[in-house]
Amino acid sequence: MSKRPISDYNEFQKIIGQAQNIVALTGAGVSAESGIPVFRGAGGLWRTHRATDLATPTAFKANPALVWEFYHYRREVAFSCQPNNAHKALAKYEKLCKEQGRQFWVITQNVDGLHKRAGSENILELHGCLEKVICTKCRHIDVNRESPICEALRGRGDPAKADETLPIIPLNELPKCSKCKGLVRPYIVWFGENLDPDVLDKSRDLVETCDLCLVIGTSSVVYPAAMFAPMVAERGKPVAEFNLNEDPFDDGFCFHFSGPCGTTLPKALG
Ligand code: BJW
Ligand code: ZN
Repeated sequence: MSKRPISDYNEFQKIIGQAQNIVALTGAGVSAESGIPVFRGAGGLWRTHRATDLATPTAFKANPALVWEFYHYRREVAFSCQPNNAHKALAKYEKLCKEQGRQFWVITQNVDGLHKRAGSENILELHGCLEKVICTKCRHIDVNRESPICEALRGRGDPAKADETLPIIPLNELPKCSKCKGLVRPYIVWFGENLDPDVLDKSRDLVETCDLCLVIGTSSVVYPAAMFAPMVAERGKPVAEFNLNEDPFDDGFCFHFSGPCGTTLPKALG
């Protein structure tokens, strides 16, 4: 029978101090204190749409203008937000590990780029990133941080200023490929789409070899990311969860620190 996870910072610090290969799996909760809404629960709506309903290839096929408005808004928010104390604590701990010859990786489900901007270097972005686009025709990938990404999207997408009477943006005015002028879409892994195999393989390797896993600000409902921390616990290695929720996701985890991770994580990582 497994014990309930504990919330003992001293005990956690003993474990992390000895760990040689550490993986931190992050989700939307890590960026919540930067002002980026989470997906599920309060904040998970964009206008009247559930964010998770717009993050699908079917939604893009049916209404590319609507999905682009959503992602244009998300890009503008992410580009204007700053990394918070949780992102910074992870970046600082990675640096410490490098100095001590230990390995520290962030595997993130987030697409906001805030880990990188906080100074983390060992990052795997499981679900893509907002600053890239991919052509629907020739598959060319571009980094594009233009604001707005195209003229037709200027001033669109902000739910606070939603004007539902505005005409739908015509297809030929949506963002285009720099190579073939085809329609581009956000470089984001949507539901039902495969993750980048290189990113997935590297993530699995890390999950299968780490001796400590931190799981931070994720509801752990989206696969394959949702199985990573349980895989570590199955191997008998410690997992430490940091979440606003009081209740641990899995009783097989060793530690559970409830509260905003902008506070709990810096305290735990010292
Ligand atoms: C705080 C906090 C604070 C708040 N401090 N904490 C069975 C097995 C395998 C796969 C499947 C399966 N059944 C279905 C599937 C397919 C599907 C899936 O998993 N569906 C589930 C919903 C069941 N998976 C896929 O389609 C994936 N592809 C795939 O598996 O390919 C093969 C395949 C295809 C089809 C069938 C079977 C196999 C692709 C998944 C792509 C996910 N994409 C999204 C959108 C794109 C990103 C974007 O636009 O930004 O990624 S969905 C959305 O959810 C987003 C997130 O990255 C992801 C995870 O959400 P996250 O990060 O956990 O956020 P929330 O909001 O859910 O939770 C926030 C948490 O933070 C909460 O717990 C709060 O309490 C906490 N919190 N503030 C600490 N301050
Ligand atoms: Zn193209």
